[in-house]
This record gives sequence, structure tokens and C-alpha cells, in this order.
Amino acid sequence: FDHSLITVIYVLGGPGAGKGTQCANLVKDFGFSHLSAGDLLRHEQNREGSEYGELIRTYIREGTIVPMEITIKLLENAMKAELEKGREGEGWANGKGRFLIDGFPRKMDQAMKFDETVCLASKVLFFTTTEEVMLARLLERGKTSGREDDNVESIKKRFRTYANDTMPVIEYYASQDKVAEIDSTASIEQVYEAAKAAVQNIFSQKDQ
Ligand code: UP5
Ligand code: MG
Repeated sequence: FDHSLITVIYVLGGPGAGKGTQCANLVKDFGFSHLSAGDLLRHEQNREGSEYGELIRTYIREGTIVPMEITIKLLENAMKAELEKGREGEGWANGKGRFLIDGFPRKMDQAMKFDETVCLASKVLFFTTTEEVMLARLLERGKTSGREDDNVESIKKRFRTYANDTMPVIEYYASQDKVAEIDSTASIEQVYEAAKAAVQNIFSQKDQ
């Protein structure tokens, strides 16, 4: 992918920090294509004939990171499919586009590989709140989500993986001045105002 034509923004933050919720809002205002690595993995897990179904299920339940080759391939294919669709009205023609990559990269090896072989990200939107808030949100969602990792045991494991594997990724991008941190403790609307401002800021820098 041509980095000068497409804009990739990584969206990171702990489990239940509100990544998916805020991405859905940003899509409406900025014409992004939203690709959630977790959603792509869950879709692949349930795809008839997938050779990775059981493997993905196990990693997700244990809150650990699926081998990066699988996730990167899924993301790459999804990006290609989006670009092929094209969206003239939003300036999406000819391989040009804007992507929010949600919940990825969550481990250093994935970050290096994706930056090198697929596309360099312009920025990272980083949603932060306390584990207490995240736990409450995920347990609430777990009542209806059907997600196999929205239970206390899996959530605790997800928190551990996040601290051990994903925080170093955020620190790495922070050292390159690429991280826009957004406190996601407040209401969805309030957090969205901050997220919107951060994205506007990214595009105004990019246009200069
Ligand atoms: N909610 C959201 N914002 C709120 C607010 N401001 N106030 C009150 N409530 C709010 O939100 C979670 C819940 O909170 C929702 O009910 C929402 O309404 C409410 P959501 O927006 O879904 O949060 P999000 O950060 O997206 O949480 P999610 O559970 O999706 O985060 P995870 O990062 O844990 O999940 P993901 O799907 O990204 O990954 C799942 C698993 O896939 C990983 O654990 C891992 O095993 C695997 N994976 C990989 O192996 N590799 C990858 O690259 C990616 C994933
Ligand atoms: Mg999500």
C-alpha cells in the first residue's frame, strides 16, 4: 500500500476502553474504513472451512495474541477489499483511503511487521481508563454480547496480556511522538468530542 495515498490510524487501549464504540462514531464523521482485528479474527473463527477456527477460539478465550501471520493477512485482505470497492464521493478512488485499525498492533512483533510490510501508520489513538471501569463495561456487555472472552477469567487474562504485550507497543509509538491519548472514562459523547478533536488534529498536520 502506498503510504502517501492511504492514511492508517491505529486505535489502541485496554479491553473495553471503548475502541470499537469510538471508531463507529469516527467512521460517520471522517469517512474511515473501520477494521477491527478482533472482529476479523472472530469472523474467521466462524467462517465455514477455516483452518484456524479452533486455534483462534483458544487464543481469544485465553486472552492471548493470535500468531501475527493470521491477523496481518486478514487485515491486508480487508484493506484490499475496501480499496477495491472505492468510494469516489469520499475521495477514495485509485487506492486512496483512510483506515482505522482497531485493536492492532497489540504486540511488538506485529507492529514491526505491519509497519514494514503493509503500511506505516500515521498516528495512534490511545483510549485509556481504569481496569475497574473496563471490567464493569465488559461484564455488562457480556450479558448479551455472546463473546467468549467477556467473563471474569478471560477479562483478567486480557488485562495481563494488555499490560505485558501491548503497553510496550504504545510506548514505542509514543517515543516517535505518534500517540494521541484520550481519557475514555467519561460518557461516550464526551469521549467522542476528544476523539474527534484528535483526528482533526491528525489531518490538519497531514495536510501541511
Ligand atoms: N462503552 C464504551 N465506551 C463507553 C463509555 N464511554 N461509557 C460507558 N460505556 C461505554 O466498548 C465496550 C463496552 O463498553 C460496550 O458495551 C460499550 O457500549 C461500552 P467497546 O467499544 O466494545 O470497547 P473496546 O475497546 O472495543 O473493547 P473490546 O472488548 O473489543 O477490546 P479488546 O481489545 O479486548 O477486544 P478485541 O476484539 O480487540 O480483541 C479480542 C481478542 O482477539 C484479543 O484478546 C486477542 O485474543 C485477539 N486479538 C489478537 O490475537 N490479535 C489482534 O491483533 C487483535 C485481537
Ligand atoms: Mg473492540
